[in-house]
Amino acid sequence: MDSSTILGDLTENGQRIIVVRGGQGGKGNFRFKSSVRRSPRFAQKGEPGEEKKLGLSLKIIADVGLVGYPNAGKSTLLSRISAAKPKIADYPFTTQAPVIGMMRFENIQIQLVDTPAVTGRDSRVWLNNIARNADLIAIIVDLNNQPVDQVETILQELDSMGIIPTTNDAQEATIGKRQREMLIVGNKNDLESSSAHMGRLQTQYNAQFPVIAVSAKEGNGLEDVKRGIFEALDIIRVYTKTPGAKSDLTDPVILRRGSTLKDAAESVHKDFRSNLRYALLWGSGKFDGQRVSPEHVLQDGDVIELHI
Ligand SMILES: Nc1nc2c(ncn2[C@@H]2O[C@H](COP(=O)(O)OP(=O)(O)O)[C@@H](O)[C@H]2O)c(=O)[nH]1
Ligand SMILES: [Mg+2]
Repeated sequence: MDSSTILGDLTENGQRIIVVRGGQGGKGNFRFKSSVRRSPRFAQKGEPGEEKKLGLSLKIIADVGLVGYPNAGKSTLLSRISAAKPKIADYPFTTQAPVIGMMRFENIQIQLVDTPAVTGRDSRVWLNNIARNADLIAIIVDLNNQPVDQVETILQELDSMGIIPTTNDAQEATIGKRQREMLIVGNKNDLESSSAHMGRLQTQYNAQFPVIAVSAKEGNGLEDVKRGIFEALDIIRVYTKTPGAKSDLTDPVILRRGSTLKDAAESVHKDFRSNLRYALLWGSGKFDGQRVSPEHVLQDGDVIELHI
């Protein structure tokens, strides 16, 4: 078996592809019955179907950990922005193990992981794992329950596990600590005193993190959260095309923000980085189809045609 052949891409819920064909079905003796052969003693066996060993891989673009106090609304939020069905209850600690949900943002899928409650011994282990593996940590707070204190406690908890926010100042990064992108979601903004609390949260953290208000329950601000998550991940989508053809805008190449054409070429094929001569660019160039150098920095949505 050629290990690199891709048989198909399952990108939609319920989508099917045929990877092996079944054999011709057999025919029982009843099928050979006729006026002269009332009980035929023969039958035809079915033919064997195809066999293949297949590998299945989950294409994960990014991993977002949802963290927060019990009851902040993490599970409710997860259930609103992904297809996951976590348990939701108005008593704390309903989430005992992480629940994963895939969030669709425009043409990409981002994996969300709902952590068990922040406090409690076992859940600390989960939180540690989830926060370490996450590309982005979304801190979910209940706007009506001293949200600034909640954020502070969570940041301390993460810090004690060696996880600190990314800062623009490299000096601040401490040796042995891991930096993670972070984002704050103020939930339950449907409740009365939430706007005052949201104001406080913004004053405190706007300079450091994106702060987004939502009501997971009522459904306000869900699109803002999705876009906020995408933007905080610092990734861009770039589309490749071949000369004379249209680009497939459903299948982007995902790159870190700040990536150049060289990086894009490498992610298409490892040999392309050094072999890239030039590329044509639609999007962030001065004009469409502009010829650009391998050092050109790409933007989200650019379409590129690589010339090797
Ligand atoms: N008013 C209001 N209640 C919410 C909202 N989101 C969640 N809740 C309620 O808060 C409680 C805890 O929610 P849950 O998602 O289980 O919180 P978790 O412990 O952080 O996962 C449940 O009773 C939810 O119905 C919201 O946006 N507004
Ligand atoms: Mg929960």
